[in-house]
Amino acid sequence: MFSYDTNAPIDYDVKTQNWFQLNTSLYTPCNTSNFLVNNYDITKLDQILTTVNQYNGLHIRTIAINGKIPGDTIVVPLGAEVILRVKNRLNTESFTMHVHGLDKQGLWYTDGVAFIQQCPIPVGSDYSYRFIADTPGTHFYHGHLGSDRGDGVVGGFVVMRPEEITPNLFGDRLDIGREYYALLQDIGVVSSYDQILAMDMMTIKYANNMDAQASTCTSDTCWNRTRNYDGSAIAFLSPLSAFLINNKGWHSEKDLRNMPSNLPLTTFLIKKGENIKFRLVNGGIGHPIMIWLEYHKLIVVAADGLEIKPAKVDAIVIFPGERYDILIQGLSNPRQKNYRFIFETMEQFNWELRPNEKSIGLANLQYEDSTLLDTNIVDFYHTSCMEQNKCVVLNCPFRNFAMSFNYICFNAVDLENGVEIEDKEVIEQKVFTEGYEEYFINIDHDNMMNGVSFKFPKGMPYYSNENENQIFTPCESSICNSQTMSVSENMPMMSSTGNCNCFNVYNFALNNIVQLTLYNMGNGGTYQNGFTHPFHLHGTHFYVMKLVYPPMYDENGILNSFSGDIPCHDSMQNCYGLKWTNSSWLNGNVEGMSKNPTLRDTIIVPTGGYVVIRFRAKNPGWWFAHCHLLIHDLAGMAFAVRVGNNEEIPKPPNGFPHSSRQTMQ
Ligand SMILES: [Cu+2]
Repeated sequence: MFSYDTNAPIDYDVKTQNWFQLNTSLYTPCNTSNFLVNNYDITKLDQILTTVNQYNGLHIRTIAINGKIPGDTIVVPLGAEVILRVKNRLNTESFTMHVHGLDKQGLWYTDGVAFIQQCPIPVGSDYSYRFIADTPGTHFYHGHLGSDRGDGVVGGFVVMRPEEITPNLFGDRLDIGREYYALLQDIGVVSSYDQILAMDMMTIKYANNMDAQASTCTSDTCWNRTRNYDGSAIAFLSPLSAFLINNKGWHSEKDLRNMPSNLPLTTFLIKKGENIKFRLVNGGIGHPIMIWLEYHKLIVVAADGLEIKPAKVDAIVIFPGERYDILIQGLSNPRQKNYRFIFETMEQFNWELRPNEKSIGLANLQYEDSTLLDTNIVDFYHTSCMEQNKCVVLNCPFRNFAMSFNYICFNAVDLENGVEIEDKEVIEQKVFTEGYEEYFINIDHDNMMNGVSFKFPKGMPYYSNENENQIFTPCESSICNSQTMSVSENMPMMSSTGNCNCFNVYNFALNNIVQLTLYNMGNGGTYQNGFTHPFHLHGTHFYVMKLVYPPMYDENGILNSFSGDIPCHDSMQNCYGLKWTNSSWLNGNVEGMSKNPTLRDTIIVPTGGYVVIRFRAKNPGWWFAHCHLLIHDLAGMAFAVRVGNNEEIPKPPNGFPHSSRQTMQ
């Protein structure tokens, strides 16, 4: 927890529900007899919870925004000009700020990607971002340098349409009683910063304060990686300490499971029969989060901020970077005071494929007009899901759950756009002959895009012109992307891969239609060591035209095949440089594409499968694309994007800070 008042940390006792101010004297032992008990003072408690965040209930190093984590949610009207003034008052770290979800049309240099779009903001400096809120809906802002967004540089950002009303099932629209913004974060036992360091140094097994010898290893003293329901890996290099829902979470699984009503959880208020909108945002760094709300259906009304045809589901999986707006219809006769949001990791197996107890987080949906008393009973096992009436889970990273589960998957690609698609040519299935570009990008590893590990330039490439080699290492794509390139499976994630650790850039001609086929197959991941990656593209939203899972899983749900649409036949094969198995699908003529695709800025690329996305490259500038799992992004699973040529790319204002060698301009 945070320091409060006299800089003494505040702690909370779950059993007695009392708050304590700790004795910070270095000369007294830190056992409970030395706690200084505050008289229970509700005004002080309010201050603790509002001006000093509760966080996960432990004392950890974080970065706060105006003293808060997450930073305050910024709400602006669509089309507003926004000035975001950032003052770096950290002791040692520079950072940048990216508003995730805004296209920033014509304003690429305000998008906040360090080294591509600006220089990092140094310690002690001030920096202003000035831009137009050009994309409606639920977004968030976060740091875009190193591990900053995992260490607390994150907050909500919402762009409201004038007189916004929310779609409902059956085509009617609803007035919303209240709406809530819920930013979710995954806090590890080891900080985001230390996870990155340890990953780079190959010491992560030991960085979790778990240096036990194998012979004495217990679940408390040794940690190993965990796997998703399909056997693919989870990209989080530490045991989960807590899910934070806005600023609150709790580190103890035992307390969460046994005494949830004693815990200071985030509580969202609702009245009987009231319609409530939640803007759910995964602002975390590694965990896909499966979200349930006891005995309530979730009506999904927007994805990545943009309206979709409402879809009714029982649970949603949200990957880091994704957002879903959901509508909750308040029960007319609630049988509980508090219904719980249950946030689950997807750690179904340990590394040896034995069953693993998932980590959870909780928040309350509280009926403020209910006279019932709260209880500690939580439906952790989703008993309303039954064999004859399975629960529907949106956005699974695999085709389906194993038969033993009472859940079935609803594919994110089956969501439909809720508004008229204006530029219909972008979504057509035909053989394009001009104004069209397509790329195949294999992302089966955890540190590369198509065999290339991204290396940041030393300065903004916009200003490099003829001095490119001084600023970045160009890629020799004929080597990196070929099927003959050999890749060591145990390669340290951030090690140099020779000429393939370089400044990887895709150039799209201004106003062309661009199709990216992102596939996740080959020896990089193999069947069981791969990941589902949330792919995020800056500077534009894209249509999700097709999303395909592998055809086969074994009876336990474990992946054992790749989609045959791309000729990557087995997990021993190096699958770079491949195109469609059926060559008549080239140039835009892909079979089975969505007729009414949703517009996203982040989409999963499932292990063993692929996704096809399309957009018109109408926002000239230097942009960035990357996996939104923090450790993958930092290990090089990223590429730069340049839309338009130098003359077409908007020039940053005169005096825009970009290099210590300003003369290069
Ligand atoms: Cu990834």
